[in-house]
Amino acid sequence: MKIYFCGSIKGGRELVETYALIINLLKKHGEVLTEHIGDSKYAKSGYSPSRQVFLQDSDWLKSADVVVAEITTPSLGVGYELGLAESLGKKVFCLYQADKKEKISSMILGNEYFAVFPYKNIDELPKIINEIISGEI
Ligand code: 6IA
Repeated sequence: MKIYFCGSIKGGRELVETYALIINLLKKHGEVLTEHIGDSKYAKSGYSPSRQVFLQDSDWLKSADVVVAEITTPSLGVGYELGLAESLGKKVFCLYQADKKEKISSMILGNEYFAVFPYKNIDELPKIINEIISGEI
């Protein structure tokens, strides 16, 4: 199973360790195409080869069986990927910190296409990921 994980880069890297945790959990179930999102060397500022990033990520998204996004940190790129995933008919699962709900765009929370999972603590993530993935296999 190919999994496309989305997480903020330019939107802010505060949750990079949570992204790494989610990616490690997802890797038990399939190939995570975007493992770099959990790499703390990927910084918010600095050079980004935008055209290559766009073309590569769009290709990966098209090839993915499932899309999982951590949406607590608002990110234009993640929002775009979610809209693209919907238009491609991909299964999409969104995770966010429950106490940050007011930061989450209504365009995501209000769209029933997306399966949305709030979590109070990162300890809940293994169970949520298992739930998501067991429905996919
Ligand atoms: O607007 P954002 O940068 O926060 O968007 C983040 C989302 O867009 C992620 O889910 C990624 O899939 C995608 N994305 C944005 N920038 C990159 C990127 N930059 N590499 C891969 N995916 C990206 C390269 C930066 C690196 C050379 C330091």
